[in-house]
Amino acid sequence: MRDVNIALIGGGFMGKAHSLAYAAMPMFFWPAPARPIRKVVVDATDELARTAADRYGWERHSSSWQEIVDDPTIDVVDIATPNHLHAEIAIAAANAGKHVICEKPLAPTADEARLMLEAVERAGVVNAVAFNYRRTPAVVLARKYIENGDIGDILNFRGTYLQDWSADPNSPLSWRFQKKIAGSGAIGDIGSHVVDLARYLVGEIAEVNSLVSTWIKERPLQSGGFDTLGTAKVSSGPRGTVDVDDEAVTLVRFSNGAVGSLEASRNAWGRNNFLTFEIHGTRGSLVFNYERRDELQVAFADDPADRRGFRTVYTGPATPYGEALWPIPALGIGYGETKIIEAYELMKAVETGDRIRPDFADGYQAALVDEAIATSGATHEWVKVEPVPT
Ligand code: NAI
Ligand code: SOE
Repeated sequence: MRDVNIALIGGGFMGKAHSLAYAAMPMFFWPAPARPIRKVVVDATDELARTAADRYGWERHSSSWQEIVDDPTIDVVDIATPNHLHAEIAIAAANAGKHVICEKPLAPTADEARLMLEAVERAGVVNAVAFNYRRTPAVVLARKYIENGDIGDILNFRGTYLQDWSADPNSPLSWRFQKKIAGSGAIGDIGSHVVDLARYLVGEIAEVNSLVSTWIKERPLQSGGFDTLGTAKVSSGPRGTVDVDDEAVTLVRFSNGAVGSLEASRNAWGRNNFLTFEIHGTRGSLVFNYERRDELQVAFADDPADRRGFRTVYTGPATPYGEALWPIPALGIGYGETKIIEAYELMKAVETGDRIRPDFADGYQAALVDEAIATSGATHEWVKVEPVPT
């Protein structure tokens, strides 16, 4: 089993999730396609980087990603920084011949995402975008039902990603509320996940029509770069302007003729990680809610007349990735497992050189959809989305 040396850039929330995934992946997937070695972690300061190394088990630490991206001992650069750094780091890493995995959204703008795609294509390196929710076994199972023809032709996809961590006006102006860092608000931050699921399950989105709102226009300034995701409130002191959206409500038409709606909001009190879809086909329907992620609800046209309605299928050892995970259905899939599966798929691609999905082409396509949503929100018109050759 080959060792693959990883450099992780960014030791925050995602730094923790990716570190856990590299450490745990071979415990689940054995024999592992390759053994990810936590070589070096980079953060904005030496102290942050040292803490991340100690806490998350990295051999070395650094406060300069520029010094790390062309380190000859590194095989994979993993980008888990705020969005505005993704393009610069990914392009430098690809130019240095490194395989790259980058957190979502691939970049703050579709233009930057395109440059990233061009760089990895030029370099011929493995590239992945971390839309990990499509790794949830119940989501992979939904795709299996669809590919099997069990629900017939898809008519409608209703997707939501609703959270409430920013519904309080005293949740500070973290990087996620600043266009120059994040690119957009709920659209790119969480809407991009719904777009990814819609593309994964139904197909390309051809056009969108959106209502985009910023409900809270000023927030308290915060000190420090981390986003505490609304857990630390600031009730006094200066406030700054929010220049991104809080919510986007979108009608979509897919290239294959299906229609649907996508909603993204971080101001939906009572909703925590309410990433859901309901898919209606000519022969049945599927329903998923990430807050109940061991479950897929299914209903079919040929269900007996006295048993109409949804029934629950629990993911477990017989469903996708189940053999590697836990031996009894409904023991519980967590956020960590989705990242562990992502790390497995990445190591497989690095080992074989095969294409991994979702990759930078998928990240670019999702960024084009996000940008179309923002444009439609401003113009109140239908906006077409150009298909990226994949
Ligand atoms: P965070 O605010 O928790 O952490 C960001 C980290 O990057 C901090 O440790 C910060 O100090 C570090 N950083 C900032 N500038 C840096 C620099 N120049 N060099 C090295 N490190 C630097 O942010 P979080 O939540 O971890 O988000 C990071 C990325 O992951 C974002 O793109 C976000 O959209 C994405 N994300 C994806 C999730 C998913 O479910 N796939 C979940 C959460 C975030
Ligand atoms: C905040 O909305 C956030 O951390 C997003 O950035 C992630 O992508 C999502 O998975 C969880 O919520």
